[in-house]
Amino acid sequence: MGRFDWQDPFALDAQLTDEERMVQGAARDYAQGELLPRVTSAFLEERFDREIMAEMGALGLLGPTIPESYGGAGLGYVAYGLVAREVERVDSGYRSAMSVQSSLVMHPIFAYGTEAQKRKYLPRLATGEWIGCFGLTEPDAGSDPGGMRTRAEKIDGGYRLTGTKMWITNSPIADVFVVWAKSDAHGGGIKGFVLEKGMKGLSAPKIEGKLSLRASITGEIVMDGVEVGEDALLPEVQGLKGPFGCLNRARYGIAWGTMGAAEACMHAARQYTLDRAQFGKPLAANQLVQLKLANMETEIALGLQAALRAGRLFDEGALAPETISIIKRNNCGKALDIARVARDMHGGNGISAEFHVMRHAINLETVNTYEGTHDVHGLILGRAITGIAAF
Ligand code: TGC
Ligand code: FAD
Repeated sequence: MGRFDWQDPFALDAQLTDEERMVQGAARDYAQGELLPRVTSAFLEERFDREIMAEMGALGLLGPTIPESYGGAGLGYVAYGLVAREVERVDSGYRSAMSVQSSLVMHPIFAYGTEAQKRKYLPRLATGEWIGCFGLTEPDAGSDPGGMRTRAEKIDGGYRLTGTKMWITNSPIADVFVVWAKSDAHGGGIKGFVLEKGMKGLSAPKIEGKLSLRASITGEIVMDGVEVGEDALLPEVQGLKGPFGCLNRARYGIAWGTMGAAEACMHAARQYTLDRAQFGKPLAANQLVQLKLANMETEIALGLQAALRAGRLFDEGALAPETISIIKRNNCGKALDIARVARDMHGGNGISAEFHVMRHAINLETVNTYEGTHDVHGLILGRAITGIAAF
């Protein structure tokens, strides 16, 4: 029989390639060495340090699955997931900035863009010199992005874009804006456009006062008749499958990332309850406490193993979007539950920023909502199971 390792009960590490282990190690060293020391002040001050993107770029963490010829690292999706796990072990906001850049900005330019767009944008997004954002959600179109109001009107030599995007990660500091609009010239179909900071009529006001994901910057994208040339259009896709093709990748990464946050909370709760004594014995000597840890251990082990299986299917080109809905929904929901219980197990200290668990719990409220809410992914699965769309 094998020996039980509570930190890796299904020997996940042994299922990785040498290259994947190396990438994971580099991401962990960076996250623990460079991100963890600054996250508490960033969260409390509601601050995103822009240089983080350049640091991630230097390590090859931005667009890791993009081919090297465009500045990416040419890695597979398991490696991408492992990076998300390590970064979100520190903070969901840092993983957010990274997944938007990689999956929601670099991917659409790579998959739907022209050769000129790829050459212009991808290398500078890969180094973090340029920061990107992705505008799909609008004030009146969140779970139902097909209800978007943003319009691209045909003008001589290009398009005029008008509309507002809401809740957009990175937008106030973005250089590159991938936005989705209904285009008159394409029968009202949804098309992607790449806008650049400084264009006339384009602004990205910051959303202040977030109580969650405070180390990530979020804003609007306001397009007040922004005029762009034909070269701003992403020509190779039309319809919601364009943005959804990007969301598949980000949702998959989130399934890994949330397990990193859950692991951080569980490990903290384990250590805290071993160290703290009440009623003459360590908290960890109580059955109730051990049961909570056992539940966390189980959900994390299963969630990680499911994410790894999904990553292998992704790399084989055989991962269905509905399978991504299973792991995005399950892992976000379970991570949120684990973070809340870990917060409780820390008692009063649990509400202090110093102990990290409440920050994770508050962040995971957002992660459970964005990229398709917990319930919307349930409805995607319900449709797949019954054949009836119940949205
Ligand atoms: P529906 O009729 O289902 O589909 C329309 C077209 O899209 C295709 N499609 C997909 N293609 C690829 N991958 C997927 N996952 C796809 N899902 C759908 C579909 O085949 C169809 O293609 P075609 O050729 O027939 O036109 O569309 P619907 O309007 O009924 O959609 C319903 C629903 C619920 C599935 C969808 O609207 C949904 O997923 N809503 C959630 C919205 C969402 O996830 N928004 C995310 C915004 S971005 C964000 O949150 C970033 S946060 C990042 C961070 O900071 O980390
Ligand atoms: P709604 O769609 O209004 O949903 C409200 C509630 O109703 C939810 O509980 C939902 O599950 C439920 N609901 C909706 N429809 C149904 C139904 N048919 N049946 C039952 N229940 C239903 N978007 C981007 O485009 N780019 C980004 O970079 C981005 N970053 C974000 C960063 C943050 C911090 C946040 C909070 C959001 C971000 N989003 C981004 C937006 C995010 O994707 C949306 O908030 C999310 O898709 C939900 O949309 P909504 O907020 O409009 O909620």
